[in-house]
Amino acid sequence: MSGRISPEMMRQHLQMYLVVGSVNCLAEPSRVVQEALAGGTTMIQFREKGHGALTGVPMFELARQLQNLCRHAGIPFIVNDDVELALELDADGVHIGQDDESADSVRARIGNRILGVSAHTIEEARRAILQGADYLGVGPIYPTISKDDAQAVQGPAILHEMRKARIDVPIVGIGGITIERVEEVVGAGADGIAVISAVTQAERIRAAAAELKHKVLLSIKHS
Ligand code: TZP
Ligand code: MG
Repeated sequence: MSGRISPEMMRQHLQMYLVVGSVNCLAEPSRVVQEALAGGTTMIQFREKGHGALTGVPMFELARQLQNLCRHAGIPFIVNDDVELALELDADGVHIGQDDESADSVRARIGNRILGVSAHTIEEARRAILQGADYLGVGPIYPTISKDDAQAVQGPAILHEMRKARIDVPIVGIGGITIERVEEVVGAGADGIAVISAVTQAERIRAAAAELKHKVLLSIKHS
């Protein structure tokens, strides 16, 4: 890619953003990702965290496998936290939280790759943008079962507040998002949804991803 990703492109990739690691999967992670891609997932974040998470070579091999699936599907593959891994794989981007290396330092290391930053307040959002974020991850919007150290639940109001404060960069809502909540999240100002359990714990993964994406697209049209 030449130059930074455009906000328009970024918004499209945020529509149905699957965050996934082996810990989240009931079935084989590559199978889960294949199904999610077949359902129209627009971007994937490799987040190998939590109890029983892979490390070392098995972690690297899984990352490479999922990256290859994303390549075939033509969607970006983003690595959570681990800048080294992202560079080694030549991933499409990195997502960092507020407790990780600072956004400007990550930006300097990853060049024009996609940079996502988690932001919980308007101040964090403004700083992330100044430091080179391409998109913001905002949440947890609702209670989540997928992150042990999640911050306080924000509700969709935080999205409204950020938009009211003229934060107009691409934003994805995250945390406890289910099909019933998509309209509220997008209506509050998000460009899309980032989910773990709504897809990985679904009985029919492909259908779950497809239905979530469909609902996002409908909600964007109406908001
Ligand atoms: N960051 C904030 S909430 C969350 C992350 C990684 C977990 C989202 O998972 P789920 O299952 O969609 O609530
Ligand atoms: Mg992090």
